[in-house]
Amino acid sequence: MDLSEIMSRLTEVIKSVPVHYRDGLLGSMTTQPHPVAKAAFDMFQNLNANDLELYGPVRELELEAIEELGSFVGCRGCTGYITSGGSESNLAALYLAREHGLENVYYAASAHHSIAKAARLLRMRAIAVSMTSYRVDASSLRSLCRANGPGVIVVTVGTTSMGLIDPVEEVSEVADDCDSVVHVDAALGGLVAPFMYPDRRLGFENGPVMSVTLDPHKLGLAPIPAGGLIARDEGWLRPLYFEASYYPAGVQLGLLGTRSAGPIAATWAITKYMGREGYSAQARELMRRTSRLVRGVRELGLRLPAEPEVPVVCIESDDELGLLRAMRARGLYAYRCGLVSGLRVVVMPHVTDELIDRFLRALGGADRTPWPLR
Ligand code: 0PR
Repeated sequence: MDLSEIMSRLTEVIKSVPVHYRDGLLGSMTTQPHPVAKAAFDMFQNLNANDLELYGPVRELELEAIEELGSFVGCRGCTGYITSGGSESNLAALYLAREHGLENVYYAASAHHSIAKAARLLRMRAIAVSMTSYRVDASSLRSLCRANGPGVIVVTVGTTSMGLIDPVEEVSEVADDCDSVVHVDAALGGLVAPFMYPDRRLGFENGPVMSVTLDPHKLGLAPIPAGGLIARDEGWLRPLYFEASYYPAGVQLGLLGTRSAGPIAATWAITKYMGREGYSAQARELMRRTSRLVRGVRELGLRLPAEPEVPVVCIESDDELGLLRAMRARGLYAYRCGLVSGLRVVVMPHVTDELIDRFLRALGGADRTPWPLR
């Protein structure tokens, strides 16, 4: 193929799919990366970070980036690594718990599906915890833990389907009483909740919390793929160092082999650039827009199963597929809530007031008139 044919096919494909900066992409947890993060990504993208000796200075950047992310979730001096995303971080976190002798995984139906996937891959015993108002129910957890013994308890800060926060402090008390540890999945909410609810202890301030997932490629504004696995200390992280005798360092860190340094450099650059103040301002702005959306939805007489605590809004609908298609016909790409029948909108930085209003107008219309695509 010549270059012009190659470029024209690529242009054709990019035109045929929704992209953040151009279209009404309302349901995605990813967004347009920040130019600072993009520049750092491009500089480092083709270096393999996975030799800790040859690329020692890249590992230093990585540890500084992890330190920065950790500082948002109650940690000073934590360790960890930059992963490919929340799914890898959750898999690595459950693997760590298992290697430290814990076979049970306690989680609710609201946990991201990567938790069930990880439990299955690792052949751990999955124990379903019931919910109250779509959040982990700590008293049900207590009786389950008494009956089944220690394990890793997964809580979510910013659930995928409704944007809710599990009671991390209460769950940590239960964990203490039944010799368990807690993994906090704050993939999306980790860059919102700490700033909006500074009085709550949502991370490492709780003794049993040994690991946290917090993704730079979601609200961190880093390009895909960039996830964060933060571990309390080197002792807890140790099982993720694998022997690789032919590497200059003799060991390799994490679940992957070759690992691009791009996401590391991008996360380092953007976390330093945004800092606590930048992310905190972003969180306030996104929650303001979330309130605008929630208000508009209620004014249309539609229901929400819960008041969102991070910028994820689930709008109940008996005909979620019909509504999804109706919105799509208008160039508005929402997702499904998953936990209940309805549409999910994630108020990411590219979801502006204008886009929210356009979505609300379409939602109002769709509610009254039959849609040809139903
Ligand atoms: N934990 C939580 C709480 C999540 O919401 C997600 C992703 C993950 C972990 C897994 O993260 P990775 O997708 O980075 O592995 N939730 C997004 C969602 O379900 C995933 C996603 C993102 C799906 C963008 C589609 C999409 O276009 O919306």
